[in-house]
Amino acid sequence: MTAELHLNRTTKQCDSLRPKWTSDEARAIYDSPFNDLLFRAQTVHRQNFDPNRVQLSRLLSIKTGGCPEDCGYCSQSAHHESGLKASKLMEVQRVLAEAKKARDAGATRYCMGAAWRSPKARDMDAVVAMVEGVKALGMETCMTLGMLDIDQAQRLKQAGLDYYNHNIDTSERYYSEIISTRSFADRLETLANVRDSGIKVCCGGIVGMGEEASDRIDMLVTLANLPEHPDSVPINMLIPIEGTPLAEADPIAPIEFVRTIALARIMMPKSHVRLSAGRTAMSDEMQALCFFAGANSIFVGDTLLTAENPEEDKDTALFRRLGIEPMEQGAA
Ligand code: SAM
Ligand code: DTB
Ligand code: SF4
Repeated sequence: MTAELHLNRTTKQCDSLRPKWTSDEARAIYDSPFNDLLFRAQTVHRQNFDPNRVQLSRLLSIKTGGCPEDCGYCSQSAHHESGLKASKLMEVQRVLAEAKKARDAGATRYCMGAAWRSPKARDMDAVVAMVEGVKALGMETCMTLGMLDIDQAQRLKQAGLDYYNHNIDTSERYYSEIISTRSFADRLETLANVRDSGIKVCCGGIVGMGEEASDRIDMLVTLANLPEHPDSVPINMLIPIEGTPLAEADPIAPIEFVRTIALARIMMPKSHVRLSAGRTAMSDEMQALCFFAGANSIFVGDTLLTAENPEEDKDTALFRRLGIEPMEQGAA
């Protein structure tokens, strides 16, 4: 065991003294009168963050489509007919050229995503070179490559990877309705490998997949009861993709979405809660309520991995109207 790994395990033991949340406690907060919920969330937010700053991340799909997993929401699964063209892993120099453009446009964190179940041994040299290259440009690095074993996680940590995104997506109860090619326990195992290697964890989920409110609540309870709170908690609103099993899912009511953000903020006071996929379908007013409820991170740029995101000038205008400023690197 490396010294760093030992230190992490020790820190985790201290953290285990934190009281665990029950579903009933979380439900009582989620169901409280909306004004009480928002007031509490905003109070917690102000105790831990500058309420008028939002962290900006930029995404790049370094390997698109043809994924062997069957996630019911995803355009990139080979199991669905979404019409997306699969591509090979991008060349390192192309990734770095894109990252440089993002940095010059003001991004402080660069997130690279691959449509893999897990990285193959033959891919590791290239992803390591991407992490090293993006670090050298002065940005924080994040990757999402599917499942990782401990050796892969440690190799990425050594390369300088700051964050790893790996979502639990929904409650343990609802998980098998959405994905059959891997289990909720598989997800938790990768999260443990990432945490033990010393990489910061980015972990959240998707709402609006036909789940019950109790599934949204239990998803957040699982996250809040991890040995350490994830550094970032992305809350995605389903982008319905034609050709996927969830193409016709009923959209979530905006107030329910805001309640989910507020509960995440209250249960994980120091985490960055990211208002992730689905912003193109949200009004300015809904996004403003999400920021008030404690969301303090977004993806910028007109494409997420394969789906649309608001244009840069739309976000600039929204930030100006709300008096929000981008968060500096390191503060995030
Ligand atoms: N293949 C890797 C994995 O699944 O961990 C990384 C990429 S995956 C596309 C990253 C996350 O994007 C998923 O876990 C899911 O939460 C989110 N996502 C994917 N498709 C989405 C959609 N149509 N709407 C909302 N969120 C989506
Ligand atoms: C996350 O939770 N959301 C981002 C990021 N992690 C990698 C991805 C959203 C993907 C939205 C659908 C798409 O672009 O294909
Ligand atoms: Fe593959 Fe990730 Fe999409 Fe699932 S969410 S199909 S693992 S790219």
